[in-house]
Amino acid sequence: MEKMIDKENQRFVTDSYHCWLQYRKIENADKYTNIASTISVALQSVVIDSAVNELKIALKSMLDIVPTVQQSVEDESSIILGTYESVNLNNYGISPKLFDDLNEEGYLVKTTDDNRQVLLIGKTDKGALYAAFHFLRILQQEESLIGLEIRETPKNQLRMMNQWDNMNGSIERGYSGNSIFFNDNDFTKDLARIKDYARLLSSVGINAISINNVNVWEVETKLLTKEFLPKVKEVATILRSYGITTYLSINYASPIELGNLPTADPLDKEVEKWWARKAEEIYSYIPDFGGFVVKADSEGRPGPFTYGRGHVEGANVLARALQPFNGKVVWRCFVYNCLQDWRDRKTDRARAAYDNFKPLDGQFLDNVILQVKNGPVDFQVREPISPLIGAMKETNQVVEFQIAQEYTGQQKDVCYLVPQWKEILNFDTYADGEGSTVKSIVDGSHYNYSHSGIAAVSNIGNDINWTGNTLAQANLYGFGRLTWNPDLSTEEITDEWIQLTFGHDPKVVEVLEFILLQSWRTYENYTAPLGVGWMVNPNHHYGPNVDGYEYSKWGTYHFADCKGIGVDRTMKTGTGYVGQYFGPNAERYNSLEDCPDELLLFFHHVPYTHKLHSGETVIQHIYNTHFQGVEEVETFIKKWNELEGKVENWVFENVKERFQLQLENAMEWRDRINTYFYRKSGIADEKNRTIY
Ligand code: GCV
Repeated sequence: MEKMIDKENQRFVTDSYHCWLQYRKIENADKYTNIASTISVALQSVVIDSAVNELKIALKSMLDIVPTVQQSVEDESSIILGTYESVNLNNYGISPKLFDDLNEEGYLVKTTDDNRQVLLIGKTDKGALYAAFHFLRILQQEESLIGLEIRETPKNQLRMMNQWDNMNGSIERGYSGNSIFFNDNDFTKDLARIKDYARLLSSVGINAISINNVNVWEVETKLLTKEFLPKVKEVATILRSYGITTYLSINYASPIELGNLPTADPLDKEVEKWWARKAEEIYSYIPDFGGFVVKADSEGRPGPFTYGRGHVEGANVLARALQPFNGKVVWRCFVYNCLQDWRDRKTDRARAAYDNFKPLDGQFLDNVILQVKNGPVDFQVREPISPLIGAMKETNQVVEFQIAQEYTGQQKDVCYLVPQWKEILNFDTYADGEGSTVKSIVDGSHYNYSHSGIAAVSNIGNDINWTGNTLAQANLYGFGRLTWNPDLSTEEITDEWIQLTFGHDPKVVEVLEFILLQSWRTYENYTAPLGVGWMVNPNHHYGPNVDGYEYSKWGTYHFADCKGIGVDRTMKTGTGYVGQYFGPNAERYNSLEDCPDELLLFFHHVPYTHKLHSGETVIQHIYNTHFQGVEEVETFIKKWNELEGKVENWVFENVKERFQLQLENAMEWRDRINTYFYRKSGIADEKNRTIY
């Protein structure tokens, strides 16, 4: 998308640049005006400065008030901002006990008894910043301030964004322009955009970010050197002021490439020393540096396997180097052999993460966190939950989502992923008996992990609206809100995002709710059916190609022939993958009768005439859903068109244009999938619709 900046005034020509921080003007603002006249600040810090700044921007924009800011707490002040230690709680009849069970990012938002003042009090300054954002959400939603008393603490410790940004400015799996961090093999000069990103992330509770791609190429390897560390520091300074800790993705072969050592063997003494010195150097620039994100021994990236070592030795050498500085190693479990030959029908890529890591439980140092993709394969529209999640009681874990819509429409098609993430987080793994839900594993409570949380691949770039399709902003928003509190309902998050971004017009709310809440299912309807996955064009992964996926050298991933389709992953006749699940999940997935329809072809190879629980045959389901998917997109378009004049024109056109692409994509999927399976199976559509 063309960068639409009004150069003369340096103003963006679309409000969607500000996403959910547009701070629209409030028409009947009387109920708020008194409370917004003064801000009293109880302590000094860069994070508090960010909070004050945000309050000032927002109050000016929503209420046309420029509040007086006082660097001390004055009784008559209307907004009091500080920490529970810096504000005299007695003056407001608040017991410090209210903060006992809040962690350091927790906060209290409270109006005083006479409702003339609002207290935004964090356990630390970070909590105060989150309190400010919460307060502003209340105003944006035009809710009452009378008698407010809200206490919040984030459920997840690590709430992390992974950028897949390369230093040449491109973004791996980026669908919204180029990097906001890098261009031309260097850092960008547009630091204002990074600050605005920090504001967006912080407002939804994100507290960590790795700024470069997990595939670390030659230039990015040098991020750990004097050449770039001062610039990493500059970015980290901006992010820190919004409570966000900076991480870097590293190249496992750095000791060779940067240190001129003959090896990167993690058990080599010189390698160990090299990493220790490197850590010391990094922390001399960035004292609160978060640590390293590592993709090792996967898709051609270097790792400990080259030296006959495993993940434990590989991760622990880094962990020892970072440990004196409280740094962490985020070690990705996306490890599989992309060249493997599965014609024996026993070899199974889905098994890889569990097979590689489960036996290593308890052997990683305490500052290592394993980052596990939500599914066993790779961010398909429908996959079961990775059986590795919950399977390692003694090893810190975070779950990895992909906000970037690599396999879910690439931000041309609307696919709102919050419902999918909710399903994942609520899934009971039974790994430690009933109640071992994914959310309780990754929030650290189930096994008492010392570090854990949720990470995701970002979906932003330098497009003026950040996400290409403006509606894809909802995924970024929803991800953050869920990392803060996985118990928020999809509906709550969706409504919040709509109102913050588009205001309160009931028609706008109704249409957007309808589109967003239906969109994941619709995308699933017109793409790969019943959990089978992978029917995408090779390499770029957009659009249908039933046999085309790049690693299909040994045959297709779906085993479709004239009799049937699906991957047999059962215990007796299949790859045995189901055996990686616990208790009732293993039984349910192993059983042809009990396996949920939506995952049938992930776990079983069945004839096209197999009857689903829904009563349809597999082949008829394929035809029906593919026709239905296209009809649903047509309905989205009809409904969206009703919003002309009710949403900003730029946004209206942006989404309208994307819907046109989505419709073409859906029609192509429908025709290719239906034709393919009609020709393979020779079974006609019961409803006699045209299949090309
Ligand atoms: C960053 C998939 C993607 C790759 C990505 C990889 C990963 O294979 O297609 O682009 O690489 O996942 O998560 O490491």
